[in-house]
Amino acid sequence: MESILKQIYSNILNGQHKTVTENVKIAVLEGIPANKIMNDGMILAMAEVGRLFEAGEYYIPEMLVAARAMQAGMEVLKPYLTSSEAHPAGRIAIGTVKGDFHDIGKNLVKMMLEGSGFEVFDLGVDVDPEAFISTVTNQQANIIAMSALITTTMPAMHTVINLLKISGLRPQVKVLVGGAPLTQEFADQIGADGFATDASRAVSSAKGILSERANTQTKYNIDL
Ligand code: B1M
Repeated sequence: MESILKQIYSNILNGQHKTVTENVKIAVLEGIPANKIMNDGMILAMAEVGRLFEAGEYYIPEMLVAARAMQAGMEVLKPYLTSSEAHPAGRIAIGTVKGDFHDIGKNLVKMMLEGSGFEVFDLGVDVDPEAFISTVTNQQANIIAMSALITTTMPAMHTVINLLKISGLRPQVKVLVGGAPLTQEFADQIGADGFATDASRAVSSAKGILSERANTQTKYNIDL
């Protein structure tokens, strides 16, 4: 690993948000690609924070300061991870599900979706199922994108899909899910249309499920 990436890694582990900002700027100036800084420096550090927490070496305060440092680095990288496209590729309501306050992965997914031309409505964390539904009706979102980081909050995704069915909106909206504890099998079980393991795959999945929808509309000449 390049030495500046090692520094960023340890800055995040140690919760040094000011230093991480400086070092991410240096890494960019050194010409290291933004996704490499993100994946090989920053995301690796958060995985280590999780391991230390599980091992009882880190507690909530250490996780919080690491998260703050991660967010500071993400802010610097934001313009480099995103590119602008003229027409919105789709309208997405994104949020972390009810009971779950983890938002770093969700924010990264949001950043990449925006950079790929999607119009994104960020509902934040601990999102009520009804709030996802009202973004479909009020903002005409055509994708609901849900993130969950805790095994016990994953079922909230199923609740949202059931609510979509009950309200008759299911045919007009696609559902994309992701987050560290999720699997393709879980996504299939709850009837999601797309699943992604990381932010860049979330973009390709979102594009994929929207083009499936367009193909179905053309093939059957129906209004989904
Ligand atoms: Co928490 N936490 N945490 N935590 N935390 C985990 C998730 C945990 C795995 C740690 C551990 O035990 N090893 C564990 C969950 C265990 C489980 O469910 N089996 C855990 C726990 C237990 C808890 C608490 C319950 C602790 C407690 O209070 N006793 C508590 C819960 C609070 C709550 O939400 N109700 C809690 C609290 C916190 C903090 C607030 C301190 C902080 C969050 C700060 C914040 O988000 N603003 C925190 C943190 C930082 C973590 C770890 C260390 C790091 C998470 C992270 O940001 N990763 C985490 C350990 C770990 O993940 N290894 C842990 C970096 C981020 C870029 O990755 O979010 O996975 P990630 O996102 C990826 C992919 O998953 C994917 O793309 C992203 C980028 O590539 N992705 C999507 C995510 N969402 C997607 C959506 C998509 C597609 C892809 O489509 C829509």
